[in-house]
Amino acid sequence: MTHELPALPYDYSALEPVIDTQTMKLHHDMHHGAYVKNLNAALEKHPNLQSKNVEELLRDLNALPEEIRTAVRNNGGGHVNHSMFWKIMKPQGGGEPNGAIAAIIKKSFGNFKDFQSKFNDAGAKQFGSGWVWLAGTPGSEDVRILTTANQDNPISQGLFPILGNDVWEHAYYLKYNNRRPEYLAAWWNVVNWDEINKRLETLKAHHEPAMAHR
Ligand code: MN3
Repeated sequence: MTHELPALPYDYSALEPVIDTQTMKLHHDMHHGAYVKNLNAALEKHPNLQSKNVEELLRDLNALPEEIRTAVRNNGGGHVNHSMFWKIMKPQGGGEPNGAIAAIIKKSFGNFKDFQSKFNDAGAKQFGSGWVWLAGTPGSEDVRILTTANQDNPISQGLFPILGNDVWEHAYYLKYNNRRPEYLAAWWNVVNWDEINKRLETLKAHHEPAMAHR
């Protein structure tokens, strides 16, 4: 096993009532677990690629052998995306952003409320499965909101994700059913601004963030 499913940094029930226990169990153990399993299976015949971190593989998908390119894009993306996702949430999270991320949000979007509403709107409009992100250009403070389909990560576009929310139905359907905007609005109550500030540091400091942020 090259890549491993990271343990959740809190209990399955820790993000209640925003994210319900059963969703956390299925999402972490089954969905994320399957991405890791399928990523390892794709890399099985390519030992030279097994030692690279996944961000590195995602940064240049065209450099991958064609027969595993889609599998790495989807499952490697799923692994990286969810590994970030669990860490940027925490029990009793939320509130106003603090530190450097607060300043970047203010500078780029005017204020937190406007940023939230643009982010939530982009997430609500993403057709089908995907993610909504705040991402930036490595080595700069140039940030933007974007969405990607499926498990595509902004790293493949030369960007680095500071934070992102999962808008696949598996992330919210048990509790919120078809009401994705309600999930997007509630999610801010479990956001871990300290971890997001760490990711912002990585973005600003490194032109090759993947090397520093496994
Ligand atoms: Mn997911």
